[in-house]
Amino acid sequence: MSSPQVTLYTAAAPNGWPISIFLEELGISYEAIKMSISDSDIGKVHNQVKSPWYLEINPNGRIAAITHNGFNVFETSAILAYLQAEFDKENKFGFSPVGNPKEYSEVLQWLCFAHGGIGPMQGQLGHFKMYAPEQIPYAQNRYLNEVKRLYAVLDSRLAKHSYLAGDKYTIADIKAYGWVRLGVLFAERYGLDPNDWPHVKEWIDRIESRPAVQKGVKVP
Ligand SMILES: N[C@@H](CCC(=O)N[C@@H](CS)C(=O)NCC(=O)O)C(=O)O
Repeated sequence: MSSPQVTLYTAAAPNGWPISIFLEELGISYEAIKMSISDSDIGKVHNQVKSPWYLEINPNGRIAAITHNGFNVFETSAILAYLQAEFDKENKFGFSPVGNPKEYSEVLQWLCFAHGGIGPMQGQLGHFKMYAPEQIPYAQNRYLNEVKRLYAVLDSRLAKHSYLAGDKYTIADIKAYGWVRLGVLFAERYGLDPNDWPHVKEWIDRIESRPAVQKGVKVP
């Protein structure tokens, strides 16, 4: 049996799903290593994201990361962009920066919006709603309002286009979907109402009808 082309370090989490989804979309062989992201496993569990061996692969000590031909990549969006450049030569999931610089820029804009906006804000909302040792209404409301605002931005974009960068499903959709999936699953606990974003709901349905997405969210 030939060895897998890519090793993926991941967990069942919004920063893991986009990578397994994209690897499934690309149809390349990969091995998924399940990592513990629990602080209580630090120093006890070998596959913990703060283990010395893993910090050599991802100095930020978080999932996701990949290794391909001995080359390590960390940060979800950097991984998606790397995989697209290496394995999507026909640009089925994006655009060439040389041939289509404007379309390429649109993908990058929405990728950055998801990576720098939705991910960190929704991550903080989850922390203050579900895990913080004390209930701090100011912090909960601040992140809830910001997440609602960001989802409204998504909704207004998706009212005009089938996908974030236009009419093509790209790595920007794959990245955003990871967090939006969690937003829907945990809507009640977050204090969100998915009915507030009808176009986002239609976009989710389009994305979830894809066999690669259905497979990817089950990894690890
Ligand atoms: N900006 C990073 C965020 C990665 C991240 O926060 N991953 C979380 C899981 S969704 C994690 O590994 N947390 C473990 C920890 O903070 O120790 C990326 O996009 O890859």
